[in-house]
Amino acid sequence: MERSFLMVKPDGVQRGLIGEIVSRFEKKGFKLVNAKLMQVSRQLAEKHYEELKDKPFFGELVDFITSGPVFAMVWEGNNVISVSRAMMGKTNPAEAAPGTIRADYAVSVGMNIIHGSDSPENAKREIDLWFNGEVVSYEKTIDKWI
Ligand code: RTP
Ligand code: MG
Repeated sequence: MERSFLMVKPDGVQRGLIGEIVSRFEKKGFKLVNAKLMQVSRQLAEKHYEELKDKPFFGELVDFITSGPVFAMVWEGNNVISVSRAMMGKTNPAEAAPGTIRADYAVSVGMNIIHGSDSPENAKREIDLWFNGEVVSYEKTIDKWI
């Protein structure tokens, strides 16, 4: 079963959107297999976004991700990586389709509420980085209906 690392960013936590975001993925039929509220160190933020280290906005991005607690999660389900990205909407909320998380709750590219892994390789890398690869395996009786 595919897994993805998703994270409510500091703006989403401050604006009280953890429950709303968890609820969307739960209702979709994905399974939450790990989660924690945490203050991110600069070292972890830089490692997480290392592919972007040469971008002009890298410093601001690290400042933002370390500016307050984030809610880090691992979700499991069929095609969860691509489907959760579709549910999040485009990186720039101004271009995100109505009904997506970023379209519904954000206006600026710098504060776009949520992160989601963009490939199986990055999902594994991020779950290892944020959760030491640990997930909680369990059965839900509703699974056979999803
Ligand atoms: P994320 O990694 O946070 O899920 O976002 P993403 O895949 O949609 O976008 P990515 O290219 O990985 O960029 C990571 C975050 O950097 C900020 N960004 N700012 N100022 C800019 O032009 C710019 N471009 C990207 C965004 O907050 C984006 O989520
Ligand atoms: Mg990304």
